[in-house]
Amino acid sequence: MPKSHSSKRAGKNDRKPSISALVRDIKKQLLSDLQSDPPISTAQLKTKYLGKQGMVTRAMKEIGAVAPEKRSEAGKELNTLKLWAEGQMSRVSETEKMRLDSGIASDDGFDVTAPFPPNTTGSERPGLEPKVGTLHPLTTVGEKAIRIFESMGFHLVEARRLDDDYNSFEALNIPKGHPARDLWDTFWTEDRLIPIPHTSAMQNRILSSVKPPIREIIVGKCFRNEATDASHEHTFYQLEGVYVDKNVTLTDLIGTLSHFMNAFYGRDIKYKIQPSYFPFVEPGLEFLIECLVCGQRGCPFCHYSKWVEVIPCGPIHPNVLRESGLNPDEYSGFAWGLGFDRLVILRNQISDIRLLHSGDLKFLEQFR
Ligand code: FA5
Repeated sequence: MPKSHSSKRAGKNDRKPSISALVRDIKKQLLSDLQSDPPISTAQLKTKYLGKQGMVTRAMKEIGAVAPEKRSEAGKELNTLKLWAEGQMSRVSETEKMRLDSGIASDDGFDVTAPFPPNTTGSERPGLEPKVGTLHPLTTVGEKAIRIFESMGFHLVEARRLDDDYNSFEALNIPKGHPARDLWDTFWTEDRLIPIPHTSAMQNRILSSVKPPIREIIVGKCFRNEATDASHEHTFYQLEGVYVDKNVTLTDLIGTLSHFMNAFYGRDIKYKIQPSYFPFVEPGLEFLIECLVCGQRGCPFCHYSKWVEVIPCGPIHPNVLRESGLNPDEYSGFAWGLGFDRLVILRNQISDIRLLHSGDLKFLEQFR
């Protein structure tokens, strides 16, 4: 008799889903309810799952029908389910509260991706307004410089980020083993490409593809294997200029650069030229301007010389013209390579170039 009674009970229980299956179904159902559109209110969810006749509550009552040796495991599963369901409810109720606080009665227009709390209204809490970014000083200075050169008839080209040995050095009269290569010590990729160390890497491409008169400016991001300090970064920007025509003289170069400086700073800027060395120009020159940081009284930025070197330049070397297919007896020209970063520093009296690339908002917000 007991045998038949117990087998009858066992048969009845066999038809019931196991606790694990029950837990799985309830979870699935609750997850689907949480995503329902329009959303189901917390009150409704609580009744459906945690109320007296709720699905979780009823599942918990099933524990009595579980075999004693499995009861502890099943109990744990049910408790975990209850805690999880309660957690979901409080999350939903928090969202509902925020929605009500923000005055958005309907679900329409509630933007969960908004970058500020939904219960914030701009005029009441201006501190929590989404922050509007500004252009980086390198961008504003760059754009200003480009506009001035464009107004003089120059055409803008963007430099490559990666280039080869030929364009970066060989075509610029810097053969392999030339000591000047050390000046542009740089990084190499495994297939011998170079993140460009200077925008002069575009010179040969321009000289060999544009028919004179050539009036091009090249803007590019440059990379050097640099021990960084207050005036040297491993990554910085240059603006290169290339001008070629018949009968171009040094006076044209000086006139172009001094006009640029005056237009850029909005007044007549004192300048001077001194000799320098770059294998792709002859003679190599350096265009210096009065130190704007100290007003020519002498300061650490100008190394107490009262002058600042801003634009290396010079007439294009005949070998460079020849290499690009131009006859140096017929054409002459000049080139320069201006560092943007230095212009920004001079204009804003910034003490360390590394601040420009730091991404430090405290520093950048000064340029609003
Ligand atoms: C050159 O790169 C030459 N290609 C410039 C040139 C072009 C000369 C055409 C003649 C004719 P230089 O290495 O001096 O030269 O760099 C030019 C400018 O880039 C510098 O005056 C400076 O403003 C900027 N610059 C160079 N190295 C750095 C650095 N590590 N960090 C920040 N700015 C730099």
